[in-house]
Amino acid sequence: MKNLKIAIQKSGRLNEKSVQLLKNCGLDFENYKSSLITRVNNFNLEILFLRDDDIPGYVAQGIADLGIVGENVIDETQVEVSYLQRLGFGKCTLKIAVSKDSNIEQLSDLNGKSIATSYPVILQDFLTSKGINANIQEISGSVEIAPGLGLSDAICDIVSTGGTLKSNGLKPFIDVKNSEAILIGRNGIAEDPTLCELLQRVQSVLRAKE
Ligand code: PRT
Ligand code: ZN
Repeated sequence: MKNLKIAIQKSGRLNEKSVQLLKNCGLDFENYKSSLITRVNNFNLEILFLRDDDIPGYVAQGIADLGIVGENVIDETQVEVSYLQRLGFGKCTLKIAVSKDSNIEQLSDLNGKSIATSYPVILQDFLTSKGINANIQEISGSVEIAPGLGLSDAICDIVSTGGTLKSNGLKPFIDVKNSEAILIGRNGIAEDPTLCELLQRVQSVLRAKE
């Protein structure tokens, strides 16, 4: 039988929990060292270690059959993949935040303002749905620094504890989207017997945690 391929994050916030989940499913393999692809010794599966941003695209194109990635990244990438299972880790919220002494107080105050973000697609959808016309400044990281430098009036970024906002003189203004890690699959994978076996194991690991 052909091996399935699952793409997980190579390093970063989702790597450890993704690896742990697969190990708790009884899979025997080595975590990422230098090889970007590894075989599971006791299951028909290979693991690809990728940047999280690339995972939805690999799965949508069928290069990987499965992937574990944050919902925020799936939505931003705008590709067609199937949601197979919510995984309950990597929880965070994409929020718009403003400087702690900002005079932006209600949504309509964002009209004509500039918002720095690494999530222009999700942010634009949100603003459009609320009828707000703001100027999105796309930057790839360290977004929290933008208002203090005068680059933008607000930011839209991922928040978990809120510590980063606070230490950069910002306060949360409005929630745009909640996110958690999701097991995704390429179209047509749902009936695959190897996937069905893996999914059963994943679900029993998740149930044991409840
Ligand atoms: O290298 P690669 O591209 O794979 O990784 P990355 O650097 O793009 O992503 P990474 O590893 O930082 O995050 C992977 C995923 O974890 C994200 O896509 C989210 O789905 C999820 N996640 C959960 C988070 C956070 N919590 C989080 N707190 N992603 C990022 N953050 C950052 C946030 O950007 C901000 O700078 O942490 C900071 C805020 O944290 P608090 O606790 O101070 O609020
Ligand atoms: Zn990334």
